[in-house]
Amino acid sequence: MQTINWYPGHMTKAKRELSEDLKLIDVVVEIVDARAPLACRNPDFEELFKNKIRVMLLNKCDLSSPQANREWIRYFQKQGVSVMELVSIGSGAKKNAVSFIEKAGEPVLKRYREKGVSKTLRAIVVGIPNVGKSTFINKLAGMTRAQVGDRPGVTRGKQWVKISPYLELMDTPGLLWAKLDDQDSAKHIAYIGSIRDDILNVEEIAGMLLCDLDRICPDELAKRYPKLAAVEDRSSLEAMLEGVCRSRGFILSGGVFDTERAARIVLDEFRAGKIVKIALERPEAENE
Ligand SMILES: Nc1nc2c(ncn2[C@@H]2O[C@H](COP(=O)(O)OP(=O)(O)OP(=O)(O)O)[C@@H](O)[C@H]2O)c(=O)[nH]1
Ligand SMILES: [Mg+2]
Repeated sequence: MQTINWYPGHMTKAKRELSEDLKLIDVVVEIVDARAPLACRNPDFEELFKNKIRVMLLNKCDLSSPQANREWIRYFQKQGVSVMELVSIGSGAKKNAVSFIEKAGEPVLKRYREKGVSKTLRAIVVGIPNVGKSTFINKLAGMTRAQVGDRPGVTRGKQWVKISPYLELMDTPGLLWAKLDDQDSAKHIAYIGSIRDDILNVEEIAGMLLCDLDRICPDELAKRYPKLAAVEDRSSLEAMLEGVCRSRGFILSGGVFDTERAARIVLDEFRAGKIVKIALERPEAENE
């Protein structure tokens, strides 16, 4: 597989600015994708936010399985992480998340109250690209304040959004760490759409996704692309993509398989939860 190494200039700048803004920030809200929570964690955050109150939101829980969501919540809670399940596009998101963040910030608010000052809690929303940071902020604001999109790198600069007289959130651009040296994690964040497809080999990524799903959830995969059943070499990325071409009739004149089209469809359908709602990572595997 090609080495995925992506650290565009705007991320370097965003990271520098982030350290400068830290003085203003009371709470750090880290958003991860429920399908690959470990791959989403940015190791830089440990050092960057070491003196801050931190919470985690397990977002896009609607695209994973309830069982896996529960396991992840338990896993992070065991590590002392304050964590909550979330569906940013869902209707219940606002009320729960606001009280979750306010509760986390209570020690700060209390300190100010004791001095007779009523303070607005300021929280920064961080996470790798495309995990739903801006969608979350818009949901809490009750309107579109931050630009969103179904691709990474939508938010380019920081932006403060007022949620209530007592809470302000700062949207930030998605940050990926300098080198994605764990290739399993790199694969997972490519699958969930956190790395721009135009710098990836989409056929390779989609082929690997098919092979991985074939191991994790063969029945759901075969249901979506029935002609995959006839593929003999199930570790061949090309043969698997051809199985998708057969299932969807993506065959060009001369009988050539349009594997690029198949690859884009597979990635789109997986990211939208149309193939299966499943976690790519499970906590048990971490304990082994
Ligand atoms: N199914 C589902 N989709 C979601 C959820 N939250 C966000 N999305 C979708 O995920 C995509 C990315 O959302 P954004 O809010 O732009 O993500 P971001 O983290 O701000 O991305 P960058 O600005 O690129 O770092 C959009 O298509 C959202 O509609 C969720 O809970 N469930
Ligand atoms: Mg954004």
